[in-house]
Amino acid sequence: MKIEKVTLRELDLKLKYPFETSFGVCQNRRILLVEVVADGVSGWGEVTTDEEPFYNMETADTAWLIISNYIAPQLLGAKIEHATEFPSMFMRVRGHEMAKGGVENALWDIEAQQKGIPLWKLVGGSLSEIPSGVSLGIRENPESLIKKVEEELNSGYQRIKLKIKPGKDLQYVAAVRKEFPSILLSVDANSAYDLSDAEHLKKLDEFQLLMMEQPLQWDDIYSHAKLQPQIQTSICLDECIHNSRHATEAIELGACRIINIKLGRVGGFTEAKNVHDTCRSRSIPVWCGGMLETGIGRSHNIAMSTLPGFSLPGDVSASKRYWEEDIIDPEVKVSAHGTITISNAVGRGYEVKRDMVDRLTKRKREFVR
Ligand code: OSB
Ligand code: MG
Repeated sequence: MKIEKVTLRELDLKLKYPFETSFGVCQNRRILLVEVVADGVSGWGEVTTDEEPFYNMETADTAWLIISNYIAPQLLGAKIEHATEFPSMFMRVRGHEMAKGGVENALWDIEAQQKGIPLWKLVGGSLSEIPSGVSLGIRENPESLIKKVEEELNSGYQRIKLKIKPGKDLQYVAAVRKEFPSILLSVDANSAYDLSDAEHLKKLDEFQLLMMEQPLQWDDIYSHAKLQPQIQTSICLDECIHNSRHATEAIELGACRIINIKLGRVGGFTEAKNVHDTCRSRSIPVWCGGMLETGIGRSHNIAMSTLPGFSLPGDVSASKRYWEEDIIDPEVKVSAHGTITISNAVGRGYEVKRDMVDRLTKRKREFVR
């Protein structure tokens, strides 16, 4: 493929409900979309940055800058055979995985269309439906959380993940576990604790959680390796893992027993597949994390989740849980038994609603040679 054009768009999109994590409350999303045109074929990617550098180092603004100054100019005019060549082309740009991932994934979309196959097939997936779970934000009280859990279970979701932080943890988890004794339940602390909280975190053991996601500092694999032997609950790393080397390090140190793979956090499909392969060869289950994506990022998450190592339900849920109206057609739907059916259509399998995207676009920059 010869890259002819890169278009960067920023959209304002309001979540249906505010989403609270240990690092803050989010409702108004700034969505960065990347459209790449090669040989007349258009591919889409989503940059999954947060508005602020509180989940990781990147933001919508840093990604805009990196793509504008370093990625789009070098990509224009390039002749690429496979999207997998992208990471080595941009190896000298350190970090900024989400910025890179948004662009790389658009190339995968183009490659799948040029080959006339579904994206999930190009990625190497095989599942025909994937299990779906939900991530629930922190609530004002345990009663309202229980109500929300019940609602999601009634919709069919197979796994419930609760966001926790100091002061909003044991009581909430205990209440949910008491009400629903046998559901698949996990928690995500988004780095809200440190190793001196080990005794406290150990108290979560009695709730038979599927996992405890990223309890300690965002960049600290070593401390998780110190924590894991002190608790029974399996640790799952999210923020710490940016590439397959990190995954190897974490697994060999015994820092976790499960890994959450996010396409943005690891820089796109190529590295996500590497992380998946690393985990699979060591029998570490993986699952697909979410970053409150629109349908474009969601469609990429769905394709990735068809890889065989994705044996646990991911945070990939229905469009209508996030948006009044999604920017893709059809929207992502979840069946009554909590699964997403994989489309056999060529490419991502979901059309971009261009009129809606144009209407929501707040800034746009086109790169043409
Ligand atoms: O840690 O998984 C996380 C959302 C924003 C930032 C970090 C995380 C999350 C979620 C939401 O848990 C997952 C989703 O529903 O997209
Ligand atoms: Mg997480």
